[in-house]
Amino acid sequence: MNKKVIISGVTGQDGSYMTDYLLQNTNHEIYGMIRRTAKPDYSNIKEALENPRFKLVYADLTDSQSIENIVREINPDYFLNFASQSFVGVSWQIPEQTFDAGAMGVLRCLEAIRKFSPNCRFYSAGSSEEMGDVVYTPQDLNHPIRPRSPYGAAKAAARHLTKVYRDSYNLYAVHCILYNHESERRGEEFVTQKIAKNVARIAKAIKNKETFKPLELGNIEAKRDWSHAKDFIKGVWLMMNQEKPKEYLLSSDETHTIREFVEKAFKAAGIEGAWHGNGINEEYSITTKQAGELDVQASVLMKINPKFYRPAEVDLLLGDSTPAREELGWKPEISFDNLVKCMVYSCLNEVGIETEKT
Ligand code: G4F
Repeated sequence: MNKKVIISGVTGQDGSYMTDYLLQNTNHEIYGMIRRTAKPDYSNIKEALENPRFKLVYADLTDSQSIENIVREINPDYFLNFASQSFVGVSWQIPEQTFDAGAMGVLRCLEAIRKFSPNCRFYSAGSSEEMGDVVYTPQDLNHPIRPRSPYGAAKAAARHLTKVYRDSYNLYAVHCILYNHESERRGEEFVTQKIAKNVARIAKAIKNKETFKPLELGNIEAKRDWSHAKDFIKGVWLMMNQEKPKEYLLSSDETHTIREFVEKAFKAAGIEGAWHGNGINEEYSITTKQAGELDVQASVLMKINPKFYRPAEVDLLLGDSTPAREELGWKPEISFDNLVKCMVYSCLNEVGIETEKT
């Protein structure tokens, strides 16, 4: 009999890539968990919706009854929880909702599995935001939990709860620390996609000899350990299929500033920039040489807007994923340079600018 997999957050980046991966590489039946929303966006699961092994089910992490119902009715072999309020920046504005979905939501899943489907393997999506105010680099799973945002605190609680349920009830329940992972399916509120979309907007304006407004960002000195989400999905599936449950950390083991992402993104679109000024007055402008050649109608490509600073920042994320590489045989395949190119090219194609293939 085909195995059954519940995937929450199925319309988002990770849930949709996991769905595609399992439909392509297994015979499992996938139950994509969705919440009712006024304007559902199924763009990431367009192909999955055509597949008879894929079904949508309504449930909500903030509604324990709905979670219990689907676990009781489906009796899944796996429950992969990718749902949460995942935007760190807004977690200060909606802390309760962030904590409810991110921590209590995990507890509701664990309780439903304990009561109705104790052989179901549960995955809780953890985050490098749990490392927070880091005390050593690169960070590994022994790094203390020092979150800096309501989002990070919710993920830290989810990690403890998953361990408690694993130890108390002998569940195959794992909470994996995922460092930043991006893709063409990334939401526009996250810095990488915000940069990619704005680079494409500016490239189109330059091509059409129109004026443009600069991209506006907050803290460009923060360092992140970025990978492509497709690479992480494979790692998650490996850790869900071991003899015994064990937690892992997935990362590229490289770190880059937001500043570097900006430079590489404009470069991928053929735009050469240079930095001027300091602090909140710093700007990235098109080089005088290229401005002359292209006859551009504006010069500032990016400027700082303090409105995008956070009340507390995680300054430096750099993971050490050695155990995942050695024990699971996992390794990321898409480099940082290619990640930037994939995202920028996809946005350029959307605005009608042709690119080479990545
Ligand atoms: O892209 P971000 O919003 O991602 P962040 O906060 O690192 O969180 C992401 O990664 C976590 C794993 O570490 C996930 F758990 C989480 O769900 C999410 O996927 O911001 C990245 C950095 C931050 O330092 C932020 O301050 O970019 C800086 N930044 C500077 N200007 C900005 C902006 N971030 C956003 N979103 N928008 C800006 O204008």
